[in-house]
Parts: sequence; structure tokens; C-alpha cells
Amino acid sequence: MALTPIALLSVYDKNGLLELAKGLHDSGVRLLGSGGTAKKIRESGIPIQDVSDITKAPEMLGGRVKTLHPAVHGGILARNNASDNKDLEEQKIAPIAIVVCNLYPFAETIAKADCKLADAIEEIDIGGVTLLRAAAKNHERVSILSDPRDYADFLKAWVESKGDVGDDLRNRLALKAFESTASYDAAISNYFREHYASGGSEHPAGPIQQLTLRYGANPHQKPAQAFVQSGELPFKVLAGSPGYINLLDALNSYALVKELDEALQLPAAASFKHVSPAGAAVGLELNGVEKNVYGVDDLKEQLTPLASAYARARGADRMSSFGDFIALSRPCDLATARIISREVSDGIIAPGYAPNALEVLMKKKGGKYCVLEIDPSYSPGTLETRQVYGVSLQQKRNDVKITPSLFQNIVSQNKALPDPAIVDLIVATLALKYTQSNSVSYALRGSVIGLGAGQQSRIHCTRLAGSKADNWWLRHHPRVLSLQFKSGVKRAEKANAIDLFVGGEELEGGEKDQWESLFETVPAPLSVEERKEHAKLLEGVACSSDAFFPFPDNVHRAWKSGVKYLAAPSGSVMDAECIKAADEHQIVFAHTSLRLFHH
Ligand code: 93A
Repeated sequence: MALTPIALLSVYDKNGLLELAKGLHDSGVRLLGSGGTAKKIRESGIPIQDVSDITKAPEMLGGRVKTLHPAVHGGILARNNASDNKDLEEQKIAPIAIVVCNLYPFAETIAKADCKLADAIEEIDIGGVTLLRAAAKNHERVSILSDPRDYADFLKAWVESKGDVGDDLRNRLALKAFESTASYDAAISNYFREHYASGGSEHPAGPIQQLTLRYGANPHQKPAQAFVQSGELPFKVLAGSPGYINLLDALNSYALVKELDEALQLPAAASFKHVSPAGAAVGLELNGVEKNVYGVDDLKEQLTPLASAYARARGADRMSSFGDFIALSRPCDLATARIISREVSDGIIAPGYAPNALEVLMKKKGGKYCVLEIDPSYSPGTLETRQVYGVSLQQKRNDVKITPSLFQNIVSQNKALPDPAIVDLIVATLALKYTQSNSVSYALRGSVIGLGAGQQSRIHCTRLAGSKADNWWLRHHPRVLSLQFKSGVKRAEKANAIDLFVGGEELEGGEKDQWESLFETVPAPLSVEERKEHAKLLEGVACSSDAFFPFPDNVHRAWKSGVKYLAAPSGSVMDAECIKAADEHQIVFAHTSLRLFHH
């Protein structure tokens, strides 16, 4: 004779409970319930036994132990095989066919403003989670209902199938139960991370796993936080308080400089704004003109290789770098700190600080300058996940290495790729790996000199990067180098004034008056001829693209900004035309077979 199927019900949310209980009872299911659940069902006139009737043990510890008993879990976890049936028989345990359970409202409890730690702890469901997991584990035989919205359909299927709802339904219900315990546990660990392992806690005893941020991308996006699910955050906050976008910049820019240093065995620096590099460079020595262009000719400290890297990164596009987040591949030294101390900047991440450098940085912004120290041995996991509009997206991290071998497949007639050009191609290409796509980057002397980021059209990237490189090069013009500013004009004002001068825009009215007021002698505009003559002197530039060039216009445009070395993946129907354009200008063109989109 077939056994009477048993359903165990233990729910906090009692919506839909009575309809389900009645339906199950009417179809011949024997009902068992924990304290409150059984009471509610019984009071409505539906017969139900208490869990304690089968456990022969009362609910205890004020409800902390209700269903945690072998009579319950043996009945749920038993498989339909000889050995398990024998065990059940010996222990006089009846198999349970249906479990109905939802959990104490932990998330709702901690969301209340006056929630104390003790309140939160009392809301951590143990027995319910165990019921859900046990039933979901044994879904080959057991149906687990964790969501009242599933009751009606389940009941219908149960009645129609006379108690055999089928694998598909049980599988989906089990998945849902596992998802509910996973998100329940995530809420609990999130809560304790904030209480026991937060960088904001007054005395975090152990590793810091969480930082509460003032807000997210915008001030109205609260709450906001940074956290790791295990281990500890790979950086320490030495000063200031990083914001959400600061951390996006810091983590992307550090990844970039670390890889640049590894690839070229040179100290590297990056200057980030809005999650793309405004500049990135390795520490090649600066000549006299470069020192002037990069605004470090008056620095008292001797430039170290690291300081040269940052001077280059900061100076390539001084307009974009204003208020940057800085990344250094090596511990910050005094000379680098001195350059930073004179610039408008939001923060820095580096794998350490010389004491005298830290002293300088700690004084910046009245002590509010954000100083992060990253653990250089940190290695992020292989999978990265984020959510957009409630949907999780997951991918393998882009851990491809950029090495000289990437540029071996030279498809142009000119195949002469000297070592310094390989350095520049690596700098340009690695910058793209951490630039919002589409992107095209121009580099020279170990430094990005023009970067077109986040454009939907490739030619717009190539033009934007090209015009930035042109602008950068015009800043080397002797007439720019000898501009006579009045004393007291600030560095940022000079940068803006030079940008207007080389940009060639005609100024009018108040803007013109203001601009002219900065100079001892107001300079005459650069003529078309002067610009052309100077542009001819820019040569040997490297250019890299994060995806293939769809049309040869990109190659022609790059050439106009002195590009001699070009790298891009192949794959365009116009590849042959692009190679032809490169040959027309004697450009060395390497097909990389590597797309580097980044978002
Ligand atoms: O405190 S518990 O973790 N201990 C238990 O043994 C236990 N068993 C079920 N909480 C337990 N439950 C939970 O009780 C269920 O998850 C459900 O949310 C609630 C139902 O309690 P009652 O039937 O008394 O209203």
C-alpha cells in the first residue's frame, strides 16, 4: 500500500498558506507544521500535526530550535533506496515528500534604522535554511516550495499528477530554493562585513573587507560600498576617503601601470579621469624641451625614472589630467610626490610610499587627498561579475599579456620595427586595454600622447587621438615654449591658456580679454604656415587601435599626426585597403589578431 505523502510546512510569510494547506489536505497529504505555522493552519480548521509530534522534542531556546532534528531531516534527505529505507524503518522516520518554507526577514530587519546587532542576529534563520537546503538537495524525490507565488501552480500540478509532479518542476523549485538561501546568506555576510571588517569601523581587528563609500557615481546614489567576498581589500586607505569613481579609476589605472612595468621593466605611471587614461607612460628620461612641455623644468628635486613617468603621464594632455587619479607601478618617491603636490589631483594609488613622499602627499588638500596603498602581490580572480539593470554579467578577466610578439605579423611593405617603436606600441596598446571603447591611442618616447576614448565611431577615435597628439606636439613649438606669462598665473591657468593658443580657436569679448590678461606680451596666433611647418617635424609616432580599422581613412588620419608604426587587429573587409594606405605612407603596419574592447 502506498504511503500517505507528508508535507512539512514552516513559513514566516504566511501568505497563501491556508489555500495551499487546504489543497494539500484535500488531496490526501498529511500535514506537519512548526509552531506558528501549525497553529494558523489548525485554527482555520485544517488538520495538521506539530513537528514536535514526530521529533518527540519540544521547540526550545525561544524558537531557535524548531525543526532541527533527525526525524525531520532524515525524512527529507532519505533517498528511495534499500539502505536509506532500512535506516528510516529502524528509526521509525516517515519520508517527507513536500517541504514548504520561507525564512525570517533578515534583510527587512536590518533595513530598519533602529536595528541593533542583537535584533539582526535573532533574525538569522538556521532551521529554515536547513530545511530549504536539505529538500533542495534531495529534489530527485522532494518538492521544495520556497515562494508563496509558486503555491497555486504546484498544487494544481500535484492534484493533476496525483502526487508525481515530475522532475522538471522539482528541479526548478530546487534551484529557486538554492537561490533563496544564497541571497539570504549574502545579505548576512554583507551585514557582518560592514560591522566586523569595514575600513570605516573604528577598530577593525582583522583584515578589512569592506569600505562604505559616501555615494556611488552620483550623490543621490546611496548606499554605496566597495567590498571583497573573501580575503581582504587589496588596498589600504592611508589618507582621504575614496569615492566610487575614484576606486574605478584607481583599480583600472593600477592594473595598467603594473602591466606596463612588467612588460617593459620600467617604472610606469598613469593619470586617469572617468575611467580612461588621460595619460600613461614609462619612465624614460626627459630632455630639456620635454621638461618644459611637461611643466617640470622648475622642479627642485632631481627627476627619478618614476617621476619622469608621472611627468609624462600628467603632461601629455594637461587639460584632461586636471583633477586626475594617479597610479604608480612602484613606491612613490619624493620627486614624484613633489610633482603631484603642485597639481590639481583627486588621489593616488601606489604599492608603497617613501616616508618623505607620504609626508608631502598627506599635506595635500588639507589632509583630504586620497592616498591608497595597493598590495603589489595581489592578483584578482579570473572571473569578473557586475550587474546592469538587475542582470548579472560575468566574464573571464582580460588577462592577456601585451608583449613584443604581438607586433610580429607585419603586413606592410615596410617591416622595420625598431625597439623604441615596440616600446611605444606596447604603451599605446596597454593603454587601450584599460580605456573605455572604442579607443585609439598614439604614443611616442614611452608615453601616450593622444588618446581617443569612448567614441562609437573608430574614425572619431582616430581623429580625436590625432588632434590630441597634434595639440601635444604644438606645445613643443618654440613660440609656445617662450610664452611670457605674468608672474602669479597658476599652473592650471597656464595649461588652459596654452590649450587655447595651440587650439587656434578665435576668442572674443570677455574670454579674449581674460586670456590676454595672463600674458606679459600677448602672443600673435600661430599661423597656418607655422603650424604646417611644425607638424612636419613630428615623426616616428606609434598608434594602436582596440579593434580593426573598418576603413583606410583611419590610416591616412594617423599618418597626418606623424604615425610611422601602426598596430590593429585584422578582420575588416577593408584590410587590404588599409594595408595599401599604410604602404602609401611607408607606415609599418602590424596585424595583432587581438581585440581589446574595455567597458
Ligand atoms: O530559529 S530557527 O532557525 N530554528 C529552527 O529550527 C527553525 N525551523 C524553522 N528557525 C526555524 N524555522 C523558521 O521558522 C522557518 O524558516 C520559518 O521562517 C519560521 C516559521 O516559524 P513558525 O512556524 O513558528 O511561525
